[in-house]
Amino acid sequence: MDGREDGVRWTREAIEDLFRLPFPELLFRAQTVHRRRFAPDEVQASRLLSIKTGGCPEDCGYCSQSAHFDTGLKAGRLMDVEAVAEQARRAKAEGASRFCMGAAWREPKDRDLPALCAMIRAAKAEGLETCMTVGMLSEPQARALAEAGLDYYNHNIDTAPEDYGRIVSTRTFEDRLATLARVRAAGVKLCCGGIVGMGETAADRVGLLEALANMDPPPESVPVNALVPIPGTPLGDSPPLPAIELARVIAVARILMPGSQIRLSAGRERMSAEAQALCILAGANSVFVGDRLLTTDNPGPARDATLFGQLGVRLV
Ligand code: SAM
Ligand code: DTB
Ligand code: SF4
Repeated sequence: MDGREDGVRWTREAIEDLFRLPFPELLFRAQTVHRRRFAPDEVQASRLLSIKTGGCPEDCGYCSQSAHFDTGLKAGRLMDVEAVAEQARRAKAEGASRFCMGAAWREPKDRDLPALCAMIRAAKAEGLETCMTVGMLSEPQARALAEAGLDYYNHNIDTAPEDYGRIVSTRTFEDRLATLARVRAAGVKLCCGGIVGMGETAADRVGLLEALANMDPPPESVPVNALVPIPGTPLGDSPPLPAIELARVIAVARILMPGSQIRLSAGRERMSAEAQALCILAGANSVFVGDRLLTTDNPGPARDATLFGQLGVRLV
């Protein structure tokens, strides 16, 4: 099966069957689905900026920015609007089409909203799509960001509902879903995905994709992050995920969510050109460009020019 009729849920069994397919068959199906909706020689380019770094009260076990772990990261304050505007100009000049602003907060304070809205307007004025990820939102906060012109809100579910408590204890999976519903109700597109390589089971990967694919509609943008292990965090010693396993997750995500952008997100810095190419062949059609993610390194323009040049794929 290549798709889901409207209103029909993807079952766990159907998703498990996809994961069990021989890799060549899985990639063939993912590519077939991909080509119906997207040009196979285009990859969307997003640029991240950490607008407020570190000191976060949440205890996400993967994160460099949690105040619960000693990761050596220096906490900062919310950036000035003009400094953010300058970074948006740079992102545009470097070829990004979407600008994603992230803050290490559990939730924004109402008094932060005017600055966040001004940042959105500044990035829009540069001709960029905008994305923001600043934690849980109330209904009025979601509406205010929407009115400022926000295109996407990133709020990841990270892992399967049944695995969530192993990774985060300061909020629940349901808290995540409540914010996602408020974002959607405000008319902002969802960017929602997860992380692989956190020691999750095969069943957890099925559960993560089941939860994403059965959102109605599925998120317009789905980041698949390969864990960047951060020394000092509970997951800091996690071994790297084999590239074929990552490509399998991407291929299944592509088949389950044929119209979504599937982003090969964190983790590219440690991946070979061949491993990244495999993920693109599996149906990933978006990446983060630039030499930084939020607090960790990313391949940067020179390495990406070589990779995408070799592949004959355009960053758009
Ligand atoms: N504080 C906000 C929140 O958590 O919703 C926004 C920023 S947070 C850093 C955005 C997402 O980045 C997380 O949900 C997680 O999926 C991803 N992320 C954070 N640290 C990561 C890491 N070390 N490796 C891979 N992905 C990571
Ligand atoms: C997402 O899913 N990945 C991005 C973005 N959304 C905000 C963040 C990746 C962070 C990687 C670790 C870091 O640089 O701190
Ligand atoms: Fe805070 Fe977000 Fe990091 Fe969790 S992922 S500790 S909420 S910055």
